[in-house]
Amino acid sequence: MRSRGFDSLMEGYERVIARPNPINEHFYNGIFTRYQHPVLTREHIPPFWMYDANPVTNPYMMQRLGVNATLNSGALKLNGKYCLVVRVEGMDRKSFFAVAESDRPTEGFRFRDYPILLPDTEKQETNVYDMRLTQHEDGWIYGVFCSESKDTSVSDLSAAVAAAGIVRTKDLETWERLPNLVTLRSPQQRNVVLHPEFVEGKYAFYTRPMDDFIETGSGGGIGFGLCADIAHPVIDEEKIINLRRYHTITESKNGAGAVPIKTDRGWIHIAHGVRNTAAGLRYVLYAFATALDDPARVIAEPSGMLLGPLGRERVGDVSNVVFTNGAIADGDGKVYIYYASSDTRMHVAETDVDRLCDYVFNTPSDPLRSADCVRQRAELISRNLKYLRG
Ligand code: M1P
Repeated sequence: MRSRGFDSLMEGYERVIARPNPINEHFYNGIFTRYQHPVLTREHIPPFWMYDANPVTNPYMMQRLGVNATLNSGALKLNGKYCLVVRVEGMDRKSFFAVAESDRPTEGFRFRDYPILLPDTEKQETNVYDMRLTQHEDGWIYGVFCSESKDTSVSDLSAAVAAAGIVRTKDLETWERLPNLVTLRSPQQRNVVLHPEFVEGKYAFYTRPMDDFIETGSGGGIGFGLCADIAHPVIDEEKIINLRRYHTITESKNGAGAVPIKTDRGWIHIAHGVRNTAAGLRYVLYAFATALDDPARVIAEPSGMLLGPLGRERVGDVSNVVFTNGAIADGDGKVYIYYASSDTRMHVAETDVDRLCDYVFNTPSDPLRSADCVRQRAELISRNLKYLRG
């Protein structure tokens, strides 16, 4: 095999970043626009993160620290730039965080020179991933992420414990780490999202109570809890605001997804659910709304499948994973939903606040029973045929 020079690796990388990302004209659903290319893939990783550029110490120009995937990013607009805090997964399948930014919401994302170096305060932590970014009204930007540690209470070497880690920053450059969130009623947490405003003068979190690392067990869905002091974050009461039972059969789990978007009609939440089917687990993104004066009170039930399953995804055990951690509501009413597919790359779907509200408030919520699903569709067909045939 002929070795490539480092310069040619850099040229390939620059070409990927400069590649225009046109709208996918073949796709239409009236809800959102899709783009032809993912916004971030492992090809967007700077070669100097992976290769030793010096041919003397790296004569075969061999990857020393490879990257497997870029996925599940938080999203925020800061100083006019679209910023993603991305979960970057190394070839060793361990993750770290890195900021990618662009002047444009759908293309041109480039990683900053260095990944995020989190303060090393959790001595037992073995992995970190899936950071949600919240611009809070207290003036800080918070990152809430999954902090994984070895489960030392059992002899199983693969057993792990998931908790919500918390960091804060003003510029996505310097990060302060706060203690992990403690939820007194749930042993484990993943997919925790901080609400952007105080509720009853307290910090409000969407949680996902879990009994163990993978299974949500008795944890019934997306929870909600308040914490008085973010520097010593403890939630003693969690109430379930969105049951994980909402599709044809009981879902295996769901999660709060993106930070809710504030609209005139309520807070719009984009969440994910995992349906258990004979063909395996299928992820869907769905949306629901909560009241402006009470973000724990659902005013529009979960409806439809906002994104996914995606048509042309590869077949494999993670082929049906569609996951969002972040959306950006722009000043002009546009909304960019950043989502990962197959746990390997980031895409963007573009919509606007009016469409999102129309979708959430007017799409019929999914019935539980299959007979009701087909009845609902028959009613739509009948209304249409009456209208079309006069
Ligand atoms: O592999 C799918 C997802 O699994 C976990 O999320 P959840 O428990 O909500 O299904 C996380 O590991 C997530 O990062 C991953 O995308």
